[in-house]
Amino acid sequence: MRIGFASDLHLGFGSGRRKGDACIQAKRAMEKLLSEDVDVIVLPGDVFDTPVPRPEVLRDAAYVFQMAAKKTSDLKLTGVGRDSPETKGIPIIAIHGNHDRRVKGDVNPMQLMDIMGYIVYLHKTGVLADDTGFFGVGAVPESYSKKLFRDMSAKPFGDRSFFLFHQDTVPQIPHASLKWSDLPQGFTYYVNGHIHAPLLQKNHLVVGSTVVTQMKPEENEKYVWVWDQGFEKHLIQSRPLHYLQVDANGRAPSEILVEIDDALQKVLTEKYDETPMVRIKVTGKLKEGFKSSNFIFQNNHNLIVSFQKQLEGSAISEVDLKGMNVDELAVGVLKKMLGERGLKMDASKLYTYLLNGDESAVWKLLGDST
Ligand SMILES: [Mn+2]
Repeated sequence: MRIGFASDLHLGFGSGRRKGDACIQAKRAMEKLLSEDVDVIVLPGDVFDTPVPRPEVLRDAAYVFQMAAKKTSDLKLTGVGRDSPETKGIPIIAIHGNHDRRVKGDVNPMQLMDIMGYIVYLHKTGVLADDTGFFGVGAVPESYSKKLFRDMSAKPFGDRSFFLFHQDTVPQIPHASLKWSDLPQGFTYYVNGHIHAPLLQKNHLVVGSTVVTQMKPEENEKYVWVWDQGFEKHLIQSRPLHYLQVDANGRAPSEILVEIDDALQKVLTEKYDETPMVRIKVTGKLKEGFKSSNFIFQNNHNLIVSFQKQLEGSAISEVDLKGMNVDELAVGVLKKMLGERGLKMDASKLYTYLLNGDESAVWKLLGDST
């Protein structure tokens, strides 16, 4: 049995020149897995970038799934805690992520794709494929994850078993509440989506995303994975990503802009098939007499640039933060926005729920206000 893994396709992500990136990357991921002759494909969450995708995005998803459906396969799946699905071609087993999650009772796009026969959707349910068990739990608010997994009576089944989930976990997210030891015990492998940089440690796999979303340096290379008695990763083509860290080092903005321009020119001399992305981050201290607001960057090159400045003695630190409570400030802004929209609700409650990631409480509050 060869099992393919790809995660966080984020179909629908991106605008401007990156509008088609998520779909292109999803196709590349699917192509790679199919060329590796996998028997089954696993997508551990965030297949969609939003819980209610536009029809164009659903079409993209259908196209990607059809690539697997058109292949021939005799593999029959047996439902565990769900009905046994009728599958077409190479089966795709999927869970929802935090991006394609909806509140209880509403249909998420993964459920829709399951009904249409494109994927096999798991949430606190499983499926047996030959001798291999898959148990999936879609994303839940991070504040609930530890309790949910600890209380869950998920038992492994099959000769080998994969536990699929989509949460923040230590060590990659140091402040996460969930540790690997909190997960239901006894599964042969644990496969997480959510975290966009891939990682394999013993029997724990973080698949990583197929598309660059945050332009972080660790997102530089994109992979899919194939399990065949062990995990191996396969690089997929991706738009080049460069990371440019610039220290202001007491210079005037014009001098720093020359350095940035030189670096961008250098990127342009390299060979590439797709317009590269460059993330620029300027830190440090400007020359005496210059403020952060004096530093204006304009992208004049045929490059996709994300620009960020975090200069000492600028913006946030120029404001006197003494005596200013960030929570109060946020509640004030929320209150104003709610008022403008004619929504009568407790802004501080809403803020607390949002902060805790308590989506169902947010929806309930919104429901009560209309
Ligand atoms: Mn994601």
